[in-house]
Amino acid sequence: MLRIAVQSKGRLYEDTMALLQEAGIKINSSKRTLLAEARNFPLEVLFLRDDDIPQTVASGVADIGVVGENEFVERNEQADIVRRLGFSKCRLSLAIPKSIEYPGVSWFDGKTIATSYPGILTRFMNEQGVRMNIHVIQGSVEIAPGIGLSDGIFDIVSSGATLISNNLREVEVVMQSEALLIGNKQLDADKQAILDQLLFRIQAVQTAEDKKYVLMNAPTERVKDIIDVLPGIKSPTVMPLATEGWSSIHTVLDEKRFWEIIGQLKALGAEGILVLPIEKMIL
Ligand code: PRT
Ligand code: ZN
Repeated sequence: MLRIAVQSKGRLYEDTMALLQEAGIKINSSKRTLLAEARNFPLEVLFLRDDDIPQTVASGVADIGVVGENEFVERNEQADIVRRLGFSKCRLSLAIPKSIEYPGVSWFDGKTIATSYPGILTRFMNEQGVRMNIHVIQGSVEIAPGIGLSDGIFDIVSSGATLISNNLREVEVVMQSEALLIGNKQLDADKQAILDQLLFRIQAVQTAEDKKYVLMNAPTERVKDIIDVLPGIKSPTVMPLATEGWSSIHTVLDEKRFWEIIGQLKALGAEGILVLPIEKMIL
């Protein structure tokens, strides 16, 4: 049995549970308890506050966990990054009142900065050779300058809307963050084998993301030209249609690439183009 620590509620919860579900793991989360066991995979889920996840994994109370990179780096616990998960993307930035002119990071010399991330901020300012004071607060960091608690803030930014509504301006991006799957450094062979199975499934889900299964019909004489513009992962499948002189072409494409080449495909005579989602993909 492998134990995974997952945020009990908050920004990481839904994407983490969705990832497990897409990996085919069914968890009885109807009545959410502290510990829930999967019905069809040797995994149990321990629901925690995200702040506690790095330490829980480092100590071995949980074997693996999903946590924001910002939280993992700040806590500085001994655990491995097993996989970058690509969701809950955000950045940790310095921001100051928007009316103030900003000449560069030396502006912060002697200033007070409000943050929930004193460790990351201290390391950054030491590297920059800037001496400042830190005012640690948990939550609502963005109101600190407005009420005279600090000169600037160091906080998570996603869309930037929170900064704007508090008359703040982002002046330095210190780190990028995304959800990480972290793991205990001393997993025994049984647990490692379960983790490997889980990673295999996660890989299949991640590979399928942004990929589309594309089908189209085209005059057989144009098939070669069409294949030349298709950047599929493997050679496409070509099948004759019942109508003489026409073929059906099937391939897998990055959605981004699809929009780039759709015009070319139509110009080459492709029609009846169907684009279908792919749930899982094993290369
Ligand atoms: O209760 P618990 O301690 O478990 O949760 P929490 O409140 O500490 O964390 P939570 O659920 O808010 O966030 C969990 C993780 O999501 C964070 O550690 C980040 O890794 C990631 N994440 C991604 C974010 C955001 N985007 C985000 N926008 N975490 C917080 N925010 C906040 C930010 O603090 C600011 O107040 O949203 C506001 C900024 O958003 P924008 O879009 O206005 O810029
Ligand atoms: Zn938290």
